[in-house]
Amino acid sequence: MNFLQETGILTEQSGVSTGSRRLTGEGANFASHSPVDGKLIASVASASRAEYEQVIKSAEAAFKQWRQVPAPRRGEVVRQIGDALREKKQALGMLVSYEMGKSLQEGLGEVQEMIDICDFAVGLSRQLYGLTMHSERPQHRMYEQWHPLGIVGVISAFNFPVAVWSWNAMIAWVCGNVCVWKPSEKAPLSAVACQQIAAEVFAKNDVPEGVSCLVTGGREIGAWLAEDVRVPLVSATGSSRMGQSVATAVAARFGRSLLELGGNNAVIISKDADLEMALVGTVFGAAGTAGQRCTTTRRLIIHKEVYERFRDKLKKAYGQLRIGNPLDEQNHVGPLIDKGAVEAYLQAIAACKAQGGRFVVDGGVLEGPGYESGCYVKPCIAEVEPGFPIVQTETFAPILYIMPYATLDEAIAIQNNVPQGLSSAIMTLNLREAELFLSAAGSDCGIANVNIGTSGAEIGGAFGGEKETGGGRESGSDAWKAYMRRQTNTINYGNRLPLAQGIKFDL
Ligand code: UN1
Repeated sequence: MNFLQETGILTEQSGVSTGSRRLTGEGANFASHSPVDGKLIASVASASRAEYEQVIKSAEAAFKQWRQVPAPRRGEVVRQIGDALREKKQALGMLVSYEMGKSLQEGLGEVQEMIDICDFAVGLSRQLYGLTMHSERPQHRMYEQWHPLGIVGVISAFNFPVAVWSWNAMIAWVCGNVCVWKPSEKAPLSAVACQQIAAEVFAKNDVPEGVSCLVTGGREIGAWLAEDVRVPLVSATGSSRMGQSVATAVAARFGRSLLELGGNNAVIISKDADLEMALVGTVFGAAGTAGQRCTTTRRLIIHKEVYERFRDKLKKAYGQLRIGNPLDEQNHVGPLIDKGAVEAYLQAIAACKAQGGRFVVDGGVLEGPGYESGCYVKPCIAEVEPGFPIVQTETFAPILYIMPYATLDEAIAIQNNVPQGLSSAIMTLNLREAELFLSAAGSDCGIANVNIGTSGAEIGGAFGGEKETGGGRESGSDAWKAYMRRQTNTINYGNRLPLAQGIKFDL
């Protein structure tokens, strides 16, 4: 297919490289099948331990040079990566859509997020500010500055196979770090394509090999990064279980981790909501990306006075959803990533029923022409009680749980009463409700929105969440600080050496 050639994907592909230099890939070979049609796209060779060592050595050497390049000059290279992504937007968006199954619009949207974060990082490269403080001692100056950390390990998930890497890599690079990327084994080709795009730009700018490294492979690669004392920061996106094992290993060696893990995001639909707006926001939030965003809307908490009306609107809207090949722009919902995800979806539906849930829109696996991959499922809606164990769990599939509430305090308590804390929203035109929801007594999530859904966050804000979501913040605002170390400097320009706190130490 055209987009494979345009993004440089070969049928036999090494997923191990230090930039322009590709290593053989002495580890296991694994095949990337498209969930769109079940066909093999290419097979990817993964890294052996010896190759991992080579990559880390190359990254260490590159860091010594890259950290000396002025930050605005590093920004200029990232600006060129943004331009290269603009040129390849269509091809890369199609590859993402074909490899992991999100709609073409969303695949293109993901590449747009990459372009946006490049622009953001370029500006940031001139704004890595520290503070100055007034010293308590005469003729002393105090200030702080930010230095790069070194190697940043990036572990990314299949559902945002390219954007989440770019949030980390572009910021890490302008800060002066080098990156070693371990992409999801379910979407390695999108990673290979990005690596090639970045590597070409780096080579053109005479940036040393090792600033941008790719190491495909299974779980063991994530564990190597987590345990590796040469990797001061590991940024990991994925399940809370994966994040916990990464964070534990990283903490054991006093490294830093930046975690972006599971969500169980709710929207509160007030009786004062604009129900038409609420409908668009919730249907996109729940069924978009086939329910495979960490920001997917999984729960609706609906005021009892509008509960039935809104439920019926939802039913009607779900009836209009077109499920099918995501590259066909007529379709709203593509496939799940693989048969394992279909199995998890079916198990969650069964558990929901067993726990007393009532489906108002039924789920099920689609069969027949166009659905041969076996990965297409119907977005569904169940009426539940908030405490059902299944409602407390993140299932990466389009299952929406709905429940009524009477008072806003009760709705907020339901919204907060889950282990995860990523994204949340309220639909209301009532100022008091909106402000209470955003106050310290309101949502406990990292993201809290009014009159928009839970997904589709812009890159300019800090992205991430609390509790089992892991506490990390990526992309915009001052998230860059996680990629740097702070150094406090005190300079004495006088001819005496007074001690702090007025201590006398006369010799
Ligand atoms: C994710 O699902 O891991 O807010 C990231 C959103 C996107 C990012 C989601 N900007 O839906």
